[in-house]
Amino acid sequence: MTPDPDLRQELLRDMLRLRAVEVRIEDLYHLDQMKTPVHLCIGQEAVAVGVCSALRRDDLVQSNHRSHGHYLAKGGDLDALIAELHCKQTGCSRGFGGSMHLCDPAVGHLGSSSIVGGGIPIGVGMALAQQQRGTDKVAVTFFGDGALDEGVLYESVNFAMLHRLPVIFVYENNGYSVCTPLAVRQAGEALFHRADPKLLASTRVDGNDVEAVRGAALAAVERARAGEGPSFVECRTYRMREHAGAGVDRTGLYRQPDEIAAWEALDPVARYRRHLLAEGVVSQDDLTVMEAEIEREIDDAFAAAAAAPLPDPASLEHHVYTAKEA
Ligand SMILES: Cc1ncc(C[n+]2csc(CCOP(=O)(O)OP(=O)(O)O)c2C)c(N)n1
Ligand SMILES: [Mg+2]
Repeated sequence: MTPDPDLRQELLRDMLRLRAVEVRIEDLYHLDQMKTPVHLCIGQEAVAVGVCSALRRDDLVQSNHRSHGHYLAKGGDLDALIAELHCKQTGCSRGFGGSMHLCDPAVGHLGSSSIVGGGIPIGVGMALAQQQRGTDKVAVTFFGDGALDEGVLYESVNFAMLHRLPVIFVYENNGYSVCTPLAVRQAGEALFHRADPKLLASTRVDGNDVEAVRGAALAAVERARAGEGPSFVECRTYRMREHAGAGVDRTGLYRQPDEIAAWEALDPVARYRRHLLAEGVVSQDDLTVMEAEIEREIDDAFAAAAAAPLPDPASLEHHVYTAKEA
């Protein structure tokens, strides 16, 4: 079902905002004030925005190393994200985590993990906790195709199926794990598409189509809230930048220019923008206002991060687990 015009505007705005944040990070990264690796989600915005638009504020999200989009789409605070990238005390992880360790519990973004596949059982645990507490909250775990190479994903899906957990496995398939294509790592499509649909509802969508992603996520959320168990949603998409850091990946070493160009033509943000303009859902004037507001919000976040203090050196050993010698 097509979302109503207000919601469509909101989806577009959220994607434009996410793109603008990532582009600003990219533009300023060379200044070396952001003391963290970054994995930009430029090209994958429709997955984060589409999935999170199907969730309530009190639903839960667990994310991976490419997490800016999941965090912002779930409603995570922008100032706290930008401060975290600058390792400042006002960051969402108090400056201790950097780009790969984002969290905003107030909006249900409970964390991200830099260990490929490592966050998935944590997402399943969040769903188990909801089931045990008798809430109707749903948990989403986002992971890439690199996680398909990890045994923990199979254990986690099995456990979720066995206990009919309210969890949604969002498989963000951008075709590469760093520079290794999926085809040389996996023998065919994801095995989960062959699961018994009563145990695991599985679907595959165009991950560059925000309304398609939202539709699939809504169905998965409904199933989870009804106590019918987990879903697996594959979103086929493409990373339009390098694996890590800021830069366009045109070396031709592992991705050929024609492949990149074909996916650029499917840019999820430009595509939805064109689509809503053509359908008269937004006007050029609306977009000008929207984009100016977004840029101001980002200016403010960067200015606040620059002015914020670094963590107190005395706190260096805080939040570190140590084993005491016997
Ligand atoms: C267990 C583990 N192995 C290897 C790495 C190094 N590593 C970081 S990101 C990454 C690729 C992940 O690819 P994918 O899951 O497809 O996500 P994408 O980067 O494409 O979004 C790898 C191998 C890691 N962080 N953790
Ligand atoms: Mg990948």
